[in-house]
Amino acid sequence: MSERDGGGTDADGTGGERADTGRAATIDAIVDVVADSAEDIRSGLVGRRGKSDRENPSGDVQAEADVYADDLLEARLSAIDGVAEYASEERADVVDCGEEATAADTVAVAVDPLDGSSNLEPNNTMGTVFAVYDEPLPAPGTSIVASGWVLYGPITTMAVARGGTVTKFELSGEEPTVVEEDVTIPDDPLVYGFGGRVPDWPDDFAEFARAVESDPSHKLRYGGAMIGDVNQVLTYGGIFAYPALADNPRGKLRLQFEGNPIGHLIETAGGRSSDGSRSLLSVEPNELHDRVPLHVGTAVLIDRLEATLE
Ligand code: P6P
Repeated sequence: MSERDGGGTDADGTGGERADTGRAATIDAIVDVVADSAEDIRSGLVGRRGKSDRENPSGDVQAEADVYADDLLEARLSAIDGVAEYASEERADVVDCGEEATAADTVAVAVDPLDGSSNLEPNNTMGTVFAVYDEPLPAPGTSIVASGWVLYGPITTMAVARGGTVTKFELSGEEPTVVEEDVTIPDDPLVYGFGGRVPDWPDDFAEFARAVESDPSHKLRYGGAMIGDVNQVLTYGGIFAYPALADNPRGKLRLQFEGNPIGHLIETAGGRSSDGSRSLLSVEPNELHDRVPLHVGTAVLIDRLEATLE
């Protein structure tokens, strides 16, 4: 538990409880805003499939839809009582939302507003990813108190991890509809998806990938948007990885906005995450836009990955 957690109570035992109650209400509001914004983001994709003339802090050319989704979420999330910081894959710096970021009852929200926006061109799935940290950013994944994603598929769905459990929703109606509670990842791996190009992979990851691909019980499922690929792993069991690359040992995906929330949700669902040697949640960030080699999925495959990469 971080020092900001409500677990530390005042002499009369109320301060910590008050902080916990306040933070729970803030997390409720954050989840509601992300869910309520899904339809606005989805409908706002039309006419915004082009590239802007800007790059995000990671050097990716921003789609018009990236900027639109980020501006929409920043305006709505930063206005929530108890949100002290807003950070996004699309912004260089943390946004100060006017509350004390080190207070016991405030949180920081980190989002990937439109994960997989490169899929706008082929009209494939995309998603919105969020993580709620109980300390100022950048922060390790161990300080996440809630995480989740919205998947813009044939149906708009949402997965949320908080309080040690994962819940899946459909967002097509007025109110989110719970479709599955206490979601757990299947123990037997079925699907796999690996980002990057084979020539870009280090030899040890290429060896692991060949072993997974040659197993007749596994099926390739790779859609080019992390959220779509990870949601399939959560549904069927298996592994998604965007590994270290020969020209970039930290890989492509971002720790604060992708690795940590995905690692938190998959681990909450009984799976495992790894940067190649440890849980993603244990990776100490150096700066807000750190990249991280990202591997998540069924424990047996993550164990095999780490044994191969040792
Ligand atoms: P590649 C999308 O741009 C993204 O950040 C992730 O959603 C996805 O997993 C990855 O990049 C895809 O990268 O190199 O396969 O296009």
